[in-house]
Order: sequence, then C-alpha cells, then structure tokens
Amino acid sequence: MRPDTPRDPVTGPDSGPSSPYPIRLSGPVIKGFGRGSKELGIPTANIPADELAKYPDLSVGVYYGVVALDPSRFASQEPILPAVLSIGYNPFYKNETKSIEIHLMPPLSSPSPTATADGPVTFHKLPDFYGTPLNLLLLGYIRPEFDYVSLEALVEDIRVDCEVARRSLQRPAYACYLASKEDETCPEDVRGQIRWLTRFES
Ligand code: ADP
Ligand code: RBF
Ligand code: MG
Repeated sequence: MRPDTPRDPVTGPDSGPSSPYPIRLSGPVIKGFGRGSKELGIPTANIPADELAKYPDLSVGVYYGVVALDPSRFASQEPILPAVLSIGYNPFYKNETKSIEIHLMPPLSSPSPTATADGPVTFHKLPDFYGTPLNLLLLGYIRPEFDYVSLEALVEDIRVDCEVARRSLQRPAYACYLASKEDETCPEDVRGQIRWLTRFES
C-alpha cells in the first residue's frame, strides 16, 4: 500500500539526468488493458515491454521522460512532449505481465490540467494514435508502484505524478531534452539524444 508520507515535489538531480539516464525505449503504440481512459480517465499509450530485457537492472515503478511520435503518422503540436509513465505490473490490478504505459502531457508552456486536486481532474487527451511508432527517453525515476485502497487514491497519486514530472522537467538542466529545434546552446550529448528521439525510419 502507498505509505502515508508526503510526496517529493521534484525527483532526480537538479543538474540533469544522471546515469543510467537517459534510457531509450521505443515501439509501436499497441492496445493495452482497455481501462486507462475508461476506468481511470487517464489515457496511457502502451508500447511492447520486450526492450526492457536490455535493462535488467531497471526497477519497476513510475518515471518521467520525453516522447516523440512519428510525425508521418501523427502530427502533434510539439515534436517532443513531456511524459509520465508506469513500468511494471499495476499492483492495484495485479497484472501478470509487465507493461510500459505512457501518459503524454501538454507542453510545459501550456497550463497543466492536473495542477490542482480541486474539482474533477481531467487528464490530457489527444486523438488516438494506435500503431504510431513512439520513441521515449526515460530521464528520471519518481516512485515505486503501489497498491491502493481505492481507484480514487490511485488516480490522485497519478495526478501528483504528472505534477512531479512537470516540475522535474521544468528545471533548466532538463530544458534541452524538450528543445524541439536543434539548439546550438545545448550540450552535444543531449543533442545526440534528441536526434535519436526524433528520428523515425521513413
Ligand atoms: P489502452 O488500454 O488500449 O492502452 P487507454 O485507455 O490507455 O487504452 O488509451 C490509450 C490510447 O489513447 C493511446 O494508445 C492513444 O492512442 C490515446 N491517447 C489519447 N491521449 C493520450 C495521452 N495524453 N497519452 C497517451 N495516450 C493517449
Ligand atoms: N498502477 C498501479 O497499480 N499502481 C501504481 O502505483 C500506478 N502508478 C501509475 C503511475 C502513472 C504515472 C501511470 C500512467 C499509471 C500508473 N499505474 C499504476 C497504472 C494504471 O493502473 C494503469 O495505467 C491503468 O490500469 C491502465 O492500464
Ligand atoms: Mg493504456
């Protein structure tokens, strides 16, 4: 169960992602368990979990990062979007297979739909993009996966995850990971990661 302790407002170093991050994952968006939008109101783009075999030491849990969708298949407002994701077994649902479930958030320059717990929370929703190739750079770890006393408690924790992810990515050392254009002021290693992130076979 989730411990009754306050949540950290940001996670990961202020100086930017540190080893083993960034971690690259990619795959086509596949059908998931069919309950993200329906039961929780939180759409999650699922990608195959087989690439996790390359990272045997990667813990299950909740992470933040940045995502690009193949622009020839899906035109999004920004080529790179902030994301929060779960890697694991969804203990609240007791899944038997590991999944990677990615919630894409609006650009950091847009207002956050999940900023407050007052009133009904609505999560970011795009038109469907099943089948679209997706690249993901994992930039930081947020927390372990938990079981919850209720669906509402799970949804509220995911709302807070969105805000932790946004605040973590809003730090200056993370800005170059969201820079859509080749930015000469960004470090060469980060620019290399962005070239990988936004490259899709034509
Ligand atoms: P499934 O169980 O098939 O993964 P979900 O209810 O989790 O279904 O919805 C996920 C689908 O919703 C994604 O595959 C994508 O096509 C779409 N989608 C719409 N908005 C978003 C978003 N903000 N983040 C992730 N997926 C989204
Ligand atoms: N499921 C859990 O059972 N426990 C969790 O702690 C948990 N955390 C999540 C955090 C985020 C950011 C996201 C996007 C999903 C999380 N989930 C968790 C998965 C959630 O149960 C799943 O997306 C839905 O059941 C749809 O498959
Ligand atoms: Mg899903």
